[in-house]
Amino acid sequence: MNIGIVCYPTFGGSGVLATELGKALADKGYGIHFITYQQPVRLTGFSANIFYHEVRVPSYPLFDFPPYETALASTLVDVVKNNNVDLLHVHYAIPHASAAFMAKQILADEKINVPFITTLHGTDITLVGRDKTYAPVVTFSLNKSDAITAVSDNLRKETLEHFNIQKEISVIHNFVDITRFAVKPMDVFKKVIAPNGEKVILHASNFRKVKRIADVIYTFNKIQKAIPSKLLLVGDGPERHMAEELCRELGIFEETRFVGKQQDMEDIYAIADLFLLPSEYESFGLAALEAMAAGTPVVATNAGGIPEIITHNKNGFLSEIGDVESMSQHAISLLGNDNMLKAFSSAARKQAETFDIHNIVPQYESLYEKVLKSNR
Ligand code: GMT
Repeated sequence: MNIGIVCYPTFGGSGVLATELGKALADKGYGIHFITYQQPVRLTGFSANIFYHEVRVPSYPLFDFPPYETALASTLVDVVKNNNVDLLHVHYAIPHASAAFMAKQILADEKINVPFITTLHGTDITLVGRDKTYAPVVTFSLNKSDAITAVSDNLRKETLEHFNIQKEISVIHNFVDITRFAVKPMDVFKKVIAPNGEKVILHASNFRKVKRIADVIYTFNKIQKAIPSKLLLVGDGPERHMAEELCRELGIFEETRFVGKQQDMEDIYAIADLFLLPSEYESFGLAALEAMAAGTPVVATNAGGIPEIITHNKNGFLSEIGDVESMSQHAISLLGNDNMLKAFSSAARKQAETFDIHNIVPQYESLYEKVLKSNR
């Protein structure tokens, strides 16, 4: 089977998930065609079954806003026709679902039938998609999708609550390749970040408002007063500057390290003692799952789909959004008790195993079969 995958190629969770899915499917023998405006960041290495098609958006003096959606739809038509693509799987509704619908209609005129599946990831529903500017197109293109999936029960519920969706939405959770995140000793690297044996607290995200980066800093500020620790911040985005300023203001800049966007997240999770995720909303929280796969317990908010991965007081802790006091107390109790930290670490890893690639990817494969069967 040949599958066209459309995603954002950046460090966002939807792009990471889509790329990991494509790589896993290629390993199983599917022909995978990534169609996007840039090589996806996690699409490294060579695979005979993976193809990458760049969407070119020619500029013209008339265009203040180059029409990406039109360029994407045309590229989809071209890729489907020239590569015998059987189905399209688009990640993040905007504008991928409507571009796929347009491509499907164009191809239907030429007697080519190509179904498309839309996977909802989060802000495409909870933030951007809900904006009146986009909502009618999002609703229409979801209803025109041949199948819809959401990455958590919570996101499914949010979608049904805020959009008039006539189709079934299947939940297929995010996944992780547990073997890649095997707990491994990284003593030399850890010493660079924490030279005196301090605990390493990690946060990784795209530094958007929804991540509540200030809460990461305030929580860490309280932790480091009780437990010798360092804060490692991975990623970049609109809140990064504010975060650096806040660290200086609080006098903890020397205890923090901003390392920007990173590729080898496995190595970074491996040196962390604790992961902080104080988000306003997470449809799922892929970064938390990857941390847990590396045996790093997570202190997070109980927002969105996070409670679908973290069980409070067993493999991590959950607090109300903005409750910095509670998050820091949970972190201090965990970091100050080595036995508890060990127990939480193995419970976190065990929980991550339930979201292993081998359990989740077959759910997408069954859906592909089902959609193709009902389109024959
Ligand atoms: O909004 C983001 O942080 C990025 C976003 C994306 O779509 O790129 O991530 C979302 O998708 C991930 C993969 O499915 C989920 O694990 C994240 O929880 C989700 N982010 C939010 O809902 C805020």
